[in-house]
Amino acid sequence: MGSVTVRYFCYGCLFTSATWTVLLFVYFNFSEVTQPLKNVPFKGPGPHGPSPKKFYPRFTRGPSRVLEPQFKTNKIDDVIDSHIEEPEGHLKFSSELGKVLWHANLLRFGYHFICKAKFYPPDLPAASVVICFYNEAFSALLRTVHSVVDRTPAQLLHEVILVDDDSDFDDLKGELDEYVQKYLPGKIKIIRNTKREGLIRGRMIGAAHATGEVLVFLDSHCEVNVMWLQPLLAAIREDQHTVVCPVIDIISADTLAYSSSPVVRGGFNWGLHFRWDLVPLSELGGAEGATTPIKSPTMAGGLFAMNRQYFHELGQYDSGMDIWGGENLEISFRIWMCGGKLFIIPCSRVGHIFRKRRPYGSPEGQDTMTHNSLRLAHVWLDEYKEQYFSLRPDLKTKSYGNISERVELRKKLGCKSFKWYLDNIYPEMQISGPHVKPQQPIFVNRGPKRPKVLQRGRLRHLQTNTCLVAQGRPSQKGGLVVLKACDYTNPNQIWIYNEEHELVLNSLLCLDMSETRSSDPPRLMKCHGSGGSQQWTFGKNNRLYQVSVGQCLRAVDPRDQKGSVAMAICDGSSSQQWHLEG
Ligand code: UD2
Ligand code: MN
Repeated sequence: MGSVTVRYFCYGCLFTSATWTVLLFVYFNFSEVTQPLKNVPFKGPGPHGPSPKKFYPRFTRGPSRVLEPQFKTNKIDDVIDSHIEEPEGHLKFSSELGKVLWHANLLRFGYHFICKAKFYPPDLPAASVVICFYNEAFSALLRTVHSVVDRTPAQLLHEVILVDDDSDFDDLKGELDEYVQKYLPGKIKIIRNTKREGLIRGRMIGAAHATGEVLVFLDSHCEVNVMWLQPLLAAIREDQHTVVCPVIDIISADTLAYSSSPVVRGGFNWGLHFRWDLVPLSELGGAEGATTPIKSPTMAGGLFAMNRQYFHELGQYDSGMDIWGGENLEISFRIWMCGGKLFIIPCSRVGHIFRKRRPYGSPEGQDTMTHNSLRLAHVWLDEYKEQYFSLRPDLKTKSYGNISERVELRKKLGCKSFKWYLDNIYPEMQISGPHVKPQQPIFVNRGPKRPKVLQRGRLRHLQTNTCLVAQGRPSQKGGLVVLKACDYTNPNQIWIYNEEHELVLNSLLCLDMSETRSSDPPRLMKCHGSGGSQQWTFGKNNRLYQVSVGQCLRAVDPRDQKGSVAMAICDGSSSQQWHLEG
C-alpha cells in the first residue's frame, strides 16, 4: 500500500513540475509581445499633437472618427495568426492548394515562434539610434522614442540622437527639451539644425555626434517592436560589412493601429523608385522558415542598422542630395557594389506610419527626388542610366551639381560595375530598349508554359456589389479599370488569378501599377511575368494588396457613377473589400 502511495505521489510531483516548465516556457516566450507601451502622456487637442490635420490630413475629417488618445499596439501574434488563415477564409481553393498556400503564407509572415525562441549572444555591440525629424507630430515622435527606450535593453542602447531639422513648431523645441529632461533623462541627445538640411544631411549630422559602435536610423513616426534590436545587432556582430533592415510593419495613419507586414524585400524600377518584391518561397523557407536573413537588392531607406565605422568608410551619404528621396537606392547600390551586404531580418520588426502624401515640401518647392536620383544615376548606374532617361528623356540635359567627390569615392572603394549588381544581386530586373543589351536575356521568358491558374472568376467589390472591368476594350493596353454592374454572362468580366500573383483580365492583360507614377490608378498592361507592379495578393478583411506599392485597391466613392478605383493605404474599410468568385 505504502509503495503505491509513494508512486502516486511521485507521479504527481513529476506532472506538476512538467506543467510548470511548460507554463514558464509559454510565459517567457509569449508574454512579452502583449505588453503595451507605458508612460506616454498625450497632450494637445488630438492624438497627433497640436495640428493633426496638417500632418495626417485624413486623420480628423468627420466627427464620426473619434480616436482614443492611446496607443493601438495590437498583439502581433493575433495579426500574424489572422494572416495565416487567409487562404481558407477568402479564396476558396482546393484543399491541396489551400495547404500549399497556407504554408506559403506561414513562411511569408514568419515562423514567429522560432523568432521568439532564438537566443542572441550576450556581447552584442551597443547602438546609437539616430532619429531625424522635421515638423513631426509631437506624439508620433514620442511614440518612436518611448518604444526605443522601453523595448531596448539598457546595455544595448548607447544613446538616442534626435536631430531636429529646423522644425517650425514650439512644442518640438522648448517642450521637447522639457519633456526629455522630465521623462527620459540620460540617454537622449537633441541636436538642432540651424537651417533645414533635409533627412540626408540631417542623418549625417546625427551620425557625426554618435559614439555607439552601431548606428541605427529610424524615421520619427515609428514604433519598434519587442526584441527589435538584438537580431539586427547579432547580424552586424557576425559581419561588420553587413547592413540590416527590420521588416517594416504598418501603423495606420488613420487609426494608429499596428499591423504586421509580409516579409518582402526591396527592389526598384527604372523610374528609380523603390518598390517591394515578393521573396521567392524557395528563399523564404530555409530550415527555420522565414526567420533567417533575406538578401535584399535595396532598402526602403528609413530603418536600418550599420556598423558606425563602416558607415563612415563607405562614404555616409551623398551630401549633395537634398531634403528627401533617392538616398535609399544610392546607399543600397553602394553597399552591394563596394563589397558589403544588405539583408532584411525577419525577426526584427518596426512599425512605421505610412502616409498617403508627404506632409511637407522642400524649401523652394524643388523636386529633390529628381535631383537626387539624377546624382545617383550619374554616379552609380553606368550605361544603365539610359534606362532611366528612356523613361524621363526630359532629364537628360538637366544639371545635378558636382558629383566628382562621389565618383572619386567609387574609385577609391574599388566598387564593382552596375552590370555586376544587376547580374548578381537583382537578376529579376528587366532591361529594355536599344541602349543596353544584357549578355544573357533576363526577360522572364514565358515560353509556352503559362503560370498555373489558381482561381478564375469575377472580381466583385463587396460594398457596392459591382464588378471590376475594363473601362474601354479589355484588350486595350494602358486602359483603366472601373466598377460596373456584374454581368454573369459576360466573359470580359472574368479575371484569372495565377501562381505568379497576377490578375489577368479575359486571359489578355494584367492589372498593373505604374512604374513611374505610383499615385496613378492601376491599368491593364501586357503581362511581364516579373512580379512587382503586377503582383497582387488577397488578404485580411478581403483586401486586395499590391505588393510593390504596399497599398490596397479601393473604390474611390461608392456613389460615384463612374466607378473609379484607386490605390490607398490598407485600412480594412468596406471600400477596400473584394471577392474573386467563380
Ligand atoms: C522613405 C523612408 C525615409 C527616406 C525616404 C527617401 C522608410 C520607412 N522611410 O520615405 O526614411 O529614406 O523614403 O528619402 O523607409 N525629415 C527631415 N527633414 C526633411 C524631411 C524629412 O528630418 O527635410 C525626416 C522626417 O521627419 C522623417 C524622415 O526624415 O522622420 C523620413 O521622412 P518621411 O517619413 O517623410 O519619408 P518616407 O517615410 O515617406
Ligand atoms: Mn516615414
